[in-house]
Amino acid sequence: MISLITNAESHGEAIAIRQGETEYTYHQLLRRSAEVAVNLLGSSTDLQETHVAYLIPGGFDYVTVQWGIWRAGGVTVPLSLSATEPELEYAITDSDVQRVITNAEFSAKLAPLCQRLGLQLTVVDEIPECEFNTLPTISLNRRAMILYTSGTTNKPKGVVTTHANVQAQIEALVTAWQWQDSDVIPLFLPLHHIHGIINVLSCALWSGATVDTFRHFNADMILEQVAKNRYSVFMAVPTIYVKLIQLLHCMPKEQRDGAVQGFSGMRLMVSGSAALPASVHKEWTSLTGQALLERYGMTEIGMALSNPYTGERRPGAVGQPLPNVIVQLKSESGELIQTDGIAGEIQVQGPCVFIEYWNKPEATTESFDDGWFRTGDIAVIESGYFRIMGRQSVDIIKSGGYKLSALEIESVLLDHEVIQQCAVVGVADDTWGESVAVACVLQQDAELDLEQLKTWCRDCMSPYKIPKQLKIVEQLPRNAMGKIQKPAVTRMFASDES
Ligand code: MLC
Ligand code: AMP
Repeated sequence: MISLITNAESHGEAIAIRQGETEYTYHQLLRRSAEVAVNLLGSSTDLQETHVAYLIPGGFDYVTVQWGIWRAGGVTVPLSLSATEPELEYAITDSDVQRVITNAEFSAKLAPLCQRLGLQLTVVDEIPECEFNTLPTISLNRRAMILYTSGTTNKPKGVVTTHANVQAQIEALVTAWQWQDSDVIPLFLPLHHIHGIINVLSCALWSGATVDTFRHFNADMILEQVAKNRYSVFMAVPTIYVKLIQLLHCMPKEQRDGAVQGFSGMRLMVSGSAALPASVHKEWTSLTGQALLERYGMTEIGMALSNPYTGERRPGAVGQPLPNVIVQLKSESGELIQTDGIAGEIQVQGPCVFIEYWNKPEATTESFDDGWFRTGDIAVIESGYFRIMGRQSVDIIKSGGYKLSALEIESVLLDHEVIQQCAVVGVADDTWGESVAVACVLQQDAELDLEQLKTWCRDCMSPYKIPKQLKIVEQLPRNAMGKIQKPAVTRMFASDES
């Protein structure tokens, strides 16, 4: 059985979701998600892992659709609110989605695509109230969710997790971070990635806590609630802490004092999805008195490493393995690293680890080394704490907490009529961690400026993938084998800054 659902039964009339001024109890979530399940089931008794995509902003409808799909025996494929039509089409077709759910607001965006793909589109607002009897029993080893994540290949891959995986990912955090039913947390992260789905939404609902949902990160609205001491737990990517620090510095003193005391009263503030610079960690502590708890995770494994809930939260480090997560470091030459200060790849085992990339058996096989999931991240251990050093691949960029594939962006840019060759790299950025930059070789006598490129990109890629810097070059730096040397491209942009 899905414990998230059975737990909700015991939370009954507690407030699960607050959306604007409206509050919804756990009972309401259970009732409405059952109605969604009945609607999806139609005349069948079990969706038998039918893939159902949904495009719905965070809030009551999001959860009832997610739970409804699970309760009917389906697999959830959450879609990104900021995805362009080609990106939506890719996720829907690559994951073999058989049905799509959205709300009234987004139905016009999805209807033509669903029609073209011959897919049934359900508008959640139109699902009628109904009576329901028994819903199928879902065993934990069944597939639950497919999340799209970028990697070292051109297009994103669908990461498939079972209900047992999802449960293990939630339980590790609920235990380690001592989630309580009295907790209240704001949710402003995108809900097609694990940070928002597992760490915030599912851990809170598992625990009987309350989630205040925001459509996206709206600093003013969130700070207003923080100042009212509404929240006990806060989770965000480093970019958000950087933006909050900038905002706090610019605020009138009275307003800043209100926000600061709201933050300082929280029992837990977490940062993750990208490296939290030690300077930001320290500045946050000096502003609010809170030592941010930094943790490390990945779509394929949930959270793996975490600074302790009680004990030293070390700036620049990601702590130790979470409960039931086994972590090892392996050197490039394949040796297990047992010594402090020696860098190796983080490899992970445990019930939290995904089962496959959808329809990509070779990629799945390649991502494991003798049963250990290869993260591609390099770390060292220093006095008992893991510290992330970087990534094996220069083609993976982390910007604002989003993982981007340089290769995917390059392949889209190469469709531009004047771009002959290009190299996309991530360049260090104080706010975004990394930001996307591209060096292009143009067709003879052609011209292109950054604004033109950005405008062109808007129809084909999500805003965070669009290059923020452009450099036109005569030729791209290559090695003896003719391969583009990305570190040299990165240096070209870095030298502009200095
Ligand atoms: C947006 N902008 C960027 C950008 N994204 N500029 C540079 N780099 C980027 N990545 C620009 C926009 O073009 C716009 O410019 C301006 O910033 C404001 O855009 P926005 O979309 O309104 O930004 P904002 O809402 O402030 O978004 C920032 C953010 C968002 C940090 C809230 O990026 C976010 O929600 N990130 C979280 C992603 C996440 O959840 N990742 C977890 C993946 S799971 P202009 O000129 O138009 O004003 C994972 C595993 C794990 O990683 O361990 O958790
Ligand atoms: P994603 O594939 O979107 O789930 O992103 C996972 C990647 O985010 C990891 O492989 C890391 O590269 C990065 N990441 C997550 N947390 C941290 C962290 N605390 N420090 C550095 N990198 C992180």
